[in-house]
Amino acid sequence: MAGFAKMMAMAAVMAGTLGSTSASAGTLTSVAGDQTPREGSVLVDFNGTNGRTSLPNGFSLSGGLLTTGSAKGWSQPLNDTTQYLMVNGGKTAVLKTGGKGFDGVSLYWGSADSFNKLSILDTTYRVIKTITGLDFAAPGADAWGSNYNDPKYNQYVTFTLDSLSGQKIGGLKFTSGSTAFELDNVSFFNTSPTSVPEPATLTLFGLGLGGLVAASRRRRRTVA
Ligand SMILES: [Ca+2]
Ligand SMILES: [Ca+2]
Repeated sequence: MAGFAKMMAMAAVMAGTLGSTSASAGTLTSVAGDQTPREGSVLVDFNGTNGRTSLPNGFSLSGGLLTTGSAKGWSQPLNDTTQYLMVNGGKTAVLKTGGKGFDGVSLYWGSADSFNKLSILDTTYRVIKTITGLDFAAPGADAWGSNYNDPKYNQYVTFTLDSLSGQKIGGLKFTSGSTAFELDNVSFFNTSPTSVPEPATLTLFGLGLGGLVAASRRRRRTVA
């Protein structure tokens, strides 16, 4: 892309990084290509016809374009022939769970660009974490004409909250500085403990958790 546009995109990325509330709120992982959703997750696959889809109960979607195939500079996520969500340059789309809270979220992110910005929201729609294409597909994101068909830039991205963060994921905000942010198969899930802690650890854990919940309640009261 042109130098000025690139500079603006970089500025947007830096602003996004500064705007996120915490770098250690959770864990980001990614793997090339689409994946099967985690068992028990709530899936938003954007499938349907003519730009229409049915969402899980209580969920809502605003902005973006539901489409199939590739046109006008946007590309279907690699090997995805189904309807997907496309957010064009300067546009924003928001997916909300309707107040349901989750520990983690996965999505298939097509042709990752540095100017694609994903904001993970809590159940009151405050930003928990901001992720861009550079966070998992760098270096090489934005390679015009080459990134849309390379598995390296078409990745299944998962963000999981720390168990002690006291937060829950309640929505996603997608913005794109240029053409385009293409994604599909958003799945929200909850995690469960993988091992049973010792009683003493459990008590300490409980005290810590109680403190966090109390702190969170205090914060919420202040905000409200
Ligand atoms: Ca789909
Ligand atoms: Ca893209």
